[in-house]
Amino acid sequence: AALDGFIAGLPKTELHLHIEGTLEPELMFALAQRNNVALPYASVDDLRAAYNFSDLQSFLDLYYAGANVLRTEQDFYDMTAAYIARAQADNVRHAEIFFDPQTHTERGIPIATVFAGIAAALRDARRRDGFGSVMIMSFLRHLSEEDAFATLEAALPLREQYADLWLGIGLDSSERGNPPEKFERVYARCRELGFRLVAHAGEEGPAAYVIGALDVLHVERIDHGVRSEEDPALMQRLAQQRTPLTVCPLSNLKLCVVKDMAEHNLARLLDAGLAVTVNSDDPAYFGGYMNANYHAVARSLNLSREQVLQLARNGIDACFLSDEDKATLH
Ligand code: ES4
Ligand code: ZN
Repeated sequence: AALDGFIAGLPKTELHLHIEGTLEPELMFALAQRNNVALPYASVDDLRAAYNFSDLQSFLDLYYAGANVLRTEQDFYDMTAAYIARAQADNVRHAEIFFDPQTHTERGIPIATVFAGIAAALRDARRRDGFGSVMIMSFLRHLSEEDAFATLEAALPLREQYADLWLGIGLDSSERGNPPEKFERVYARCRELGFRLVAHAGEEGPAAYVIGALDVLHVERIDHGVRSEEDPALMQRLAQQRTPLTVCPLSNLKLCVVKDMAEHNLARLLDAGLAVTVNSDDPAYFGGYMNANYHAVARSLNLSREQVLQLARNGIDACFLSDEDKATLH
């Protein structure tokens, strides 16, 4: 409990956050009503009660269904603005935000609508409060590489217009059976284009997927990466290179990647010298924003004040800002 105040006071960065995963049930219902979209739930409580997941896929099914209420630029704006307000309450100063255009273009929403709504909210927060942000466009790995290429082609005409925000490319959705190698060519193209590269790996998938993300996709951060622990040589490499892992404790608990927070390997990863960061992933679905994620590991793993501080420092070091801008966050 003494650590809770320390955690709340720390300036933090958030590096693993799916904007569609910040859609709270209350806003989902409000947008459903605004857009005349039917939801298969009687109430907010009814919907929240359905957030009982057994694995990644059982969550993704609800996450994609929930995103169906997002129709207009204003919807994307409102969702992003609500996330920013919640992040600021946790003293998050800078957020690098995933968005999944394919979830929306598949439903006939123009990709320009998605970019415009998210970016407008991020720019308003930057102007108003100096809240820092980056957009990371993520490909859905259960879809084909051809589909990812088509998404990249559709987004590239928007690059100049969003050059202040859209810096990165990510890879998310169903991990097992969709290894990094499936996206080798599209990542090579994104690399030529000068994007910063990250990918989800080693959440449900094996350590080999982390190696694939590093060696085949050439990513600079690994999203999740907790299963890296199964490969001692990979652990040594991650420690030596200080490759950041964006770990999401409450996500891991809710998706049954760990069965108890006391069994989470975050402290062991940190002790092994890895650049571990703490993040909230899909906070509307997993029951907590940044400080709740810090509190959960601090309490369950008996972290010291120094360890908590190290996690927050790692988050600043691992972000996409220049060294000069990072220094203003420390
Ligand atoms: C995700 Cl936790 C997680 N893993 C993979 N893909 C995702 N998309 C949204 N949340
Ligand atoms: Zn994620």
